[in-house]
Amino acid sequence: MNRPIDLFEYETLASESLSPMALDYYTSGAGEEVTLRSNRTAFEAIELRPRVLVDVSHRDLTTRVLDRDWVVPVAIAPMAFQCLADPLGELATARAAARCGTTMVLSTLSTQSIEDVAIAAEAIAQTPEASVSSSGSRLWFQLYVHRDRTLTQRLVERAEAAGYEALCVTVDAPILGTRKRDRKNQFCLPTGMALANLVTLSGVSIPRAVGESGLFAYFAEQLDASLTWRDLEWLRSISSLPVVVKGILRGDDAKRAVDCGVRGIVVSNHGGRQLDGAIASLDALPEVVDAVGDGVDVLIDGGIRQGTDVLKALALGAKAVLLGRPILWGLAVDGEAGVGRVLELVRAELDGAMALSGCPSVGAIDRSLVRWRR
Ligand code: HOC
Repeated sequence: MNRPIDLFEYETLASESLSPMALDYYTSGAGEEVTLRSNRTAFEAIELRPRVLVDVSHRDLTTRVLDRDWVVPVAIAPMAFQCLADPLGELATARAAARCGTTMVLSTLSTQSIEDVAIAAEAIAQTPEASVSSSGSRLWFQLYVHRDRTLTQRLVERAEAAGYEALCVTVDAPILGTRKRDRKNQFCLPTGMALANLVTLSGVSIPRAVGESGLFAYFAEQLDASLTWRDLEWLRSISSLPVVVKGILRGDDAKRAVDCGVRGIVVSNHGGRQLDGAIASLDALPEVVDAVGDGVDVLIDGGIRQGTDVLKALALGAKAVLLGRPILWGLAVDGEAGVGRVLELVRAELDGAMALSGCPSVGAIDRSLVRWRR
């Protein structure tokens, strides 16, 4: 097989190797999938205004997020059930991330446990050949605040004990969005696959193949629709880890999050999987960036498929982007190697885009580089 040359090719190949149920789960959005599509068209609606005659013979892609050096302004978004794409699932993703020096955000709903993923990443970081490139690799833990706060606290403690460096709390899911394709498919996990962080804790065995009353119903019951800003303060009180909120789309909410002491914000509409009709992440980004000011890092996910998309997001004020579905495509096509290649493609594309737009460093990327297409 010729190696895919971009993330779009990975997407095509992945659609041939995933089961129809897994493919629908990964690709679908909520409702009529308007927001899912907007996440892409928002990038297409922006044009670049390259600078010329700048010395770009050396390019510096490094950045700092939560006071840590990152080798590239790209991290891996939290995504559930990665064993649907590859038998090793999140372990393979973590290894690739560690090899590339990329931060990975592990989902609460992972199919490999918090501890096993940390061990897998650490094992790579210890190898001599990975020692340089992996220095920027970090693990963050994505948290769903469960109704059962004891369970939530236990997850936080486990992540902290295993060496995760931040808590990325999802705030756009008081209930689950309506994903029609999953409903039709009666989405379930195959035999032997489990929510590795939850099964033992909750003492509840997850129903396997029972349609709408199965996995979705189980998880929907765990979500806490009464979650408010005060719970963010509670979260900060039970852990010394920095808190990042994921799922902000408005400046006033961003400001409120800052007032609650969060260290980072992920501008996100959950990959178009929650409120259909919600604004595209990229369109919400400038308002959020302007609202928070310095001191809090703004990240973004949703619709990023190529290096120029990363450049556009950085130009609009993001410190870094989270890459979601393309990671799953890489994982489905070629496991750990596929994820590594996806990360490398994006890095190389960003590097090229920076060269062609007169930006020798991430710090040189500013808003003057973009305009909205008329
Ligand atoms: C079956 C439970 O963030 C997603 C996840 C959460 C979904 C839980 C589904 O897929 O958007």
